[in-house]
Amino acid sequence: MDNKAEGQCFTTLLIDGDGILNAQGLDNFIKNVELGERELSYAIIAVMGPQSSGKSTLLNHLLDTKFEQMDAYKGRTQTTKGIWIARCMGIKHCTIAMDLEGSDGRERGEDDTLFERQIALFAMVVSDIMLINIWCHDIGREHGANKPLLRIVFQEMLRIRGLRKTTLMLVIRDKSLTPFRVLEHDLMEDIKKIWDSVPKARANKHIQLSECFNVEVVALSSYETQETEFKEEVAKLRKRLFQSIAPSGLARDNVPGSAFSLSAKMTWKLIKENKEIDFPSHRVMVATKRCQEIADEKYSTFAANQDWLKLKERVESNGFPGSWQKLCSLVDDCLSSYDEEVSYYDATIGSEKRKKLNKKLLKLVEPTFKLISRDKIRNTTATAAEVVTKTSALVASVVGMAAGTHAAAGVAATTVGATGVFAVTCVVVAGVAAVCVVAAYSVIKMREYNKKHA
Ligand SMILES: Nc1nc2c(ncn2[C@@H]2O[C@H](COP(=O)(O)OP(=O)(O)O)[C@@H](O)[C@H]2O)c(=O)[nH]1
Ligand SMILES: [Mg+2]
Repeated sequence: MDNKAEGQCFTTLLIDGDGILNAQGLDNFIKNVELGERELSYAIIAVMGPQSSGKSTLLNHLLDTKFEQMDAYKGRTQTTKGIWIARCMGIKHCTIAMDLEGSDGRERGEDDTLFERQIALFAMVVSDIMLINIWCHDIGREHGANKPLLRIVFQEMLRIRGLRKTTLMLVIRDKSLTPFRVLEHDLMEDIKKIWDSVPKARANKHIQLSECFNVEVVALSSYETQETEFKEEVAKLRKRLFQSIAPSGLARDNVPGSAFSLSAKMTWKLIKENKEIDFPSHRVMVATKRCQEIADEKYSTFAANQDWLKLKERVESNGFPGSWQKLCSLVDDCLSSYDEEVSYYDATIGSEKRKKLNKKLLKLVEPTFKLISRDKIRNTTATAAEVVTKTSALVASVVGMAAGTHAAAGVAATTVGATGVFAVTCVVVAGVAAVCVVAAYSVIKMREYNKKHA
């Protein structure tokens, strides 16, 4: 699709009809919508439902997206394949819409529910709100088009361990003249029956629907026959949704935006391999991988940092005395920038990776650090030697003069000579002490630094 023409929704195919995740497309999408900078401040709304039940039409009106809609004049064949994503327009809070392939599509055959299950499970793991289209005339019917889909959603939900509660918004399409209260009641009865009929493992035997989902119901007029009413109702629903996803509205327990791509890829891989999704351990895995990635990025950025490279080069070429402070502040800046980026992840994992990063950085800067220390010692030795030589010469000449004067005066020249030797020794000892102090200071500095970042 032409993104320029559609006002920067950046509509992207996330998972194609064959179940292949478009990794490059997802990364580009994340870059374009700047999801990485949003951290926890974003929301994902997915839509599911029978094929050609107006899912794309609903998203386009509700969230100002530009998903492909079926042309009413060409017949009801499946349009959306796999999963498409797009940024919602006209909402300040970063919101991403997810358009899912319709259920009960004739093209996949009656018995092929595997892909439907997989995308339903994926949507449940990554989204905050799931809109499910329900044809009004299906409510209360034993074989309604949405029933198999709801069964799938419930079954898959029960397979996820430790998943947060998801909002399930049931959208009644083509509402009849029956009052909303009655429709809602009948639909909730249907839903409960489906929930009760889903086989549950012993551990989940008594789990209630309300423990897994916040179920909400809304009814819309037909877009085809009552377009004005449809648009008015959609505008109200839009307000309601936006209020619920305003920064404080969602009890977010999702991965930070900068890890969304990684999390989505890992989730889809697990689903394709039919492995169990354990949400808490999934979060730990994402945090571990992401913190490592951040640490690697920070290390590479430091290694290529011009300030560091210049300092190193000047110190190595011996012409520059170098500065511990400068070196330490460069390393500190690198670690602070790491801290900032991992602040949304598990603290234990963040600090574990920080220790390793610090160790690697120290290994990198240690030779330069030692050179700075060596130069300091060398400079101090040279200064101390100069002071010793000059002072000794001064003492010797003073002693010489004093001996001459005292000899003339008849005082023992040996006493004066001994005082002179003592003075020279003191100067030499002071010089050696100065060198030792600088050497000890270098060692203490290095230790201090290690301790501070341990
Ligand atoms: N009866 C009815 N048809 C609708 C409604 N909304 C959209 N449609 C039509 O249903 C067809 C499929 O729409 P689309 O949004 O592509 O459905 P999707 O396959 O579920 O995404 C199109 O011809 C739409 O004009 C609605 O509220 N009621
Ligand atoms: Mg569609």
